[in-house]
Amino acid sequence: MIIKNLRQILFLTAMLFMGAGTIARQKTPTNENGYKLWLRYAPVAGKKIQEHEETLSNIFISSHVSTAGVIAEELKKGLSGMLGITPAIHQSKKDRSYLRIVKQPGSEHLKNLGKEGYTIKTIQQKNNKIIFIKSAGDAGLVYGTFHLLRLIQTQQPLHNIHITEKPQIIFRMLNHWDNLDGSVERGYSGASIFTWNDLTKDNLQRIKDYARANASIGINAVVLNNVNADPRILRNDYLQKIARVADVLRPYNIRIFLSANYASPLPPSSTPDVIKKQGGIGNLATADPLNEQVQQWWKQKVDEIYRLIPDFGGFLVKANSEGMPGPQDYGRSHVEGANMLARILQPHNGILIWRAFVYAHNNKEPDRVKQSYAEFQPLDGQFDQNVILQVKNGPLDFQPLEPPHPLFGALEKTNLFAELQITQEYLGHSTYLVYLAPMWKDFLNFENHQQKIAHIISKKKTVRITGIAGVANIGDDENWTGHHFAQANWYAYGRIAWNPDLLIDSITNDWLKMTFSLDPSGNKKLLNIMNSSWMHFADLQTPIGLPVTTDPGMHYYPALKQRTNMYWKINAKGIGYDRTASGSGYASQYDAVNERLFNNIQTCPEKYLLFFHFVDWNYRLQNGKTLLENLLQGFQQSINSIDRLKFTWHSLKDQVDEQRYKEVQQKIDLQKKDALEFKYYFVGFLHTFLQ
Ligand code: GCW
Repeated sequence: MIIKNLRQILFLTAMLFMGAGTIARQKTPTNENGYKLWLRYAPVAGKKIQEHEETLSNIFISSHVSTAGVIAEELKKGLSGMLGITPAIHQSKKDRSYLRIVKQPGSEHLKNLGKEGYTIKTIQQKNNKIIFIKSAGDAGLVYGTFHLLRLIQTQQPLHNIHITEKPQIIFRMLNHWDNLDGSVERGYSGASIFTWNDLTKDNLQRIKDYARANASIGINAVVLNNVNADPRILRNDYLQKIARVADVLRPYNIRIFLSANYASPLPPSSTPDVIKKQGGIGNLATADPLNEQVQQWWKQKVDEIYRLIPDFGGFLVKANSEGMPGPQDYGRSHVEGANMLARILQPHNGILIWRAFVYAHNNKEPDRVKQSYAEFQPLDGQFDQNVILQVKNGPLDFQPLEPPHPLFGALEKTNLFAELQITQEYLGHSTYLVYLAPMWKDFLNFENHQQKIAHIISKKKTVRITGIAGVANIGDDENWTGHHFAQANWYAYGRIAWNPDLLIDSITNDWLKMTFSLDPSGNKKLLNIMNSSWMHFADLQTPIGLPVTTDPGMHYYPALKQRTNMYWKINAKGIGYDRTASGSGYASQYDAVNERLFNNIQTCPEKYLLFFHFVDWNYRLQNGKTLLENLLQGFQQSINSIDRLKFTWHSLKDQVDEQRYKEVQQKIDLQKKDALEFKYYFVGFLHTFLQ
């Protein structure tokens, strides 16, 4: 091994003291605030890695790689942090060990992987070891680089790598619900990182770090503003600032999208506090999609956007839902409304994402979960090719637990994006440790019309565009997500979006290894706790499938009384909502297999029982206990799981730096307190019906 410089000597000496061959951990880990996320690049030691130091010390990046700058920067950061080496970056090949980053647009094999796909391979040439990262595109080389860094971070052997990767989904998006004033709707981690009134160097640096984190997990598209869209985002002054952000994101292969307010062509509202929902930024008397002046207005606006941001992705629109304007205000349909914008975006390769989350005030159907399918299923085949329908995972609204939306599998000719929520609106905000990957996997594994949702959104042959969107949990808190463990949800979302078939444990293990420097048994304990956290949370706040148990404003505190009748019924006989053939009939929106399954109380999965059925208190579940007994047992298990979390976290005290240890500990204490209150309130509420 050639020792390169003083810095490396110091690094190696430090390693010796820490004990090579194991995870490098200092006696008292230095404080960390979580800002670096899973890209901490903490020192790693061990023979396996040291063997490759020479290879990693010399890096060749082929010319004409537009992303060469960010690749080199990341490798320097990563390798100096983990191995104490400062690699030399070369533009020409020499007959030595090298890490070679090569773009080969002509290679048939690489072309099949697309511009984002890549291969990583180790080759032994005489005495030299060479690691190749190859791709047909600049983006694939960025992803390949992050993958190699991950292998080092997680201490994988490098001597015989043979990796071929290609994303399964085309658009892997984050949706920010960020407002122009810096607030974040349903955000629990500070203000927006998109500081439109103050795009200073520091703020742009933060946006760059955000881009690095996203690129490391494969996210390639972001909607910067809230779907409850303030029309001013499309004003020229904002667009110019957005163009600056686009310049920061571009090298990381991230395209910008914007939420557009459908009433944008109207004049500004005279009452600015309601500007979101009334008025626009134009001067027209209407926003009717069939009006020529309206179409002209949008065309000019779109041309202006593409002049500033040539790779702009397109619009996301929430129309005629929860008071937002839309084509129905002018007697036009969703199809007319969406296709008008899509045709204007189409010449620029833009796409139009139309949300299927519709809760219209004029809806006459008392069971609100039926509305989305009822409005959109009949429209299958009528949307233009660059229109995408974005459908929330469940029919109700990002509940801790609800059945998958019946539109998945029911649309043959319509592009479909799944919308997941990473921010924990109904899942304990950034106070509860709830790991969402198991919930998303449960959703993706569901089958409707003989197709797994994971495949409907990734492999469907009849549509051209596939995608997934996650409502971001990112803010300007030091640690980005409020709770250190909420970072895992951002991380897991990206990895699942890249490959929805990936196993959760491998994602979680990677995240744990990169985020903390624990011994293997510590990792294992946390992995088990994280994996079961979703179900334990559901046992408390959506027990046996009873949705919407929290207050109507914050969606955090227990407020059962206010939620009865609208979302479920309760009386001395039982509890739940009858959505079977004898009730609202919602179950019939699924394919025949699921319809039968859900309609029958004996076969309905118990986790959805109270969502589909009104159930007698004395009804016995599969474990032989009554419904009431099961509810109470679930509450207790939920509380016990927080005690276990507290105990486990305490047992890892010496392995975690003090700052993160304490911050997580404080969250756990608050979680316990709030969960206990929730339980007492819930039990008390049930008792009022059981006297
Ligand atoms: O769940 C509801 C949220 C709203 C949100 C809406 C939506 C952005 O409570 O805050 O608005 O869903 O998804 O449009």
